[in-house]
Amino acid sequence: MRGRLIVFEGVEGCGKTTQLEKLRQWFVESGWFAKLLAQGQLQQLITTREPGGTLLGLAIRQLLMGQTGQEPIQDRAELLLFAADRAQHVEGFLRPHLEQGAMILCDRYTDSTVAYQGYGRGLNLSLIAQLNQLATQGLESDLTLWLDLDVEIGLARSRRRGTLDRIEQSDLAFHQRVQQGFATLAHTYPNRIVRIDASAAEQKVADQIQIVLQQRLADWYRV
Ligand code: T5A
Repeated sequence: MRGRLIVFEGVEGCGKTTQLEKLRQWFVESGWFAKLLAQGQLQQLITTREPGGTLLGLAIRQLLMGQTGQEPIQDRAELLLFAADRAQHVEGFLRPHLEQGAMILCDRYTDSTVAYQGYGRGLNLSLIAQLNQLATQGLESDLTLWLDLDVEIGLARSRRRGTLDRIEQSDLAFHQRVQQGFATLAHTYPNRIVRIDASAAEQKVADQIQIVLQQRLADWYRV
């Protein structure tokens, strides 16, 4: 049995974390989880995130998100830290759970590296593709939900919630390039990446995601 990997992506404050939790709740409350469990098609429902889905990843996350005083993190060092987090996450967590038949909801994955380090920082896209391949050993998401939101609205939401982290503090042009990266990826991989209008109220965003999930679940499990 092989599980499924569903990823949430988007710019800062787009609502990934909120929607991931809403989808988890819906999956249980709608009866989908119980049904697939009873049919032996699924074993577990779990949530995770990048960076920070493992113990090593949590330590890397603190390095990446925090301030490093007088010594800025160089762009290629940042890229390699995200890749190290992912390699640990894929091999130590994602793959074993998928092999046991888990449905995994994951906050960010490979597309974030393309969007942030590739489009945002301007690092070489084919180098990033190679690093993503090295870190994942070819493990792609079964579905990626791109929560499409205007960058300034997302940053305003993040600001309202509290202090901005190291990456959130980057200038507006950086975040706009990241957004362009996600838009290009969604255009390039229309089957894997589904665009969700994240500007609506929380429940309206959740409704869009549930419609997409109903269709995918029916395709995947033929039910
Ligand atoms: N990164 C990550 C890279 O550069 N490269 C990589 O390879 C990877 C994997 C990770 C950081 O690392 C970078 C990207 C990021 O900078 P993160 O943990 O994903 O960090 O952090 P954020 O993207 O900043 O995630 P947040 O948790 O801050 O934001 P979310 O998850 O997008 O949004 P959420 O759900 O927490 O909501 C933010 C606020 O908006 C409200 C919420 O209540 C909350 O206050 N909100 C809404 N308000 C109005 N309408 C809605 N529909 C709303 N939905 C949520």
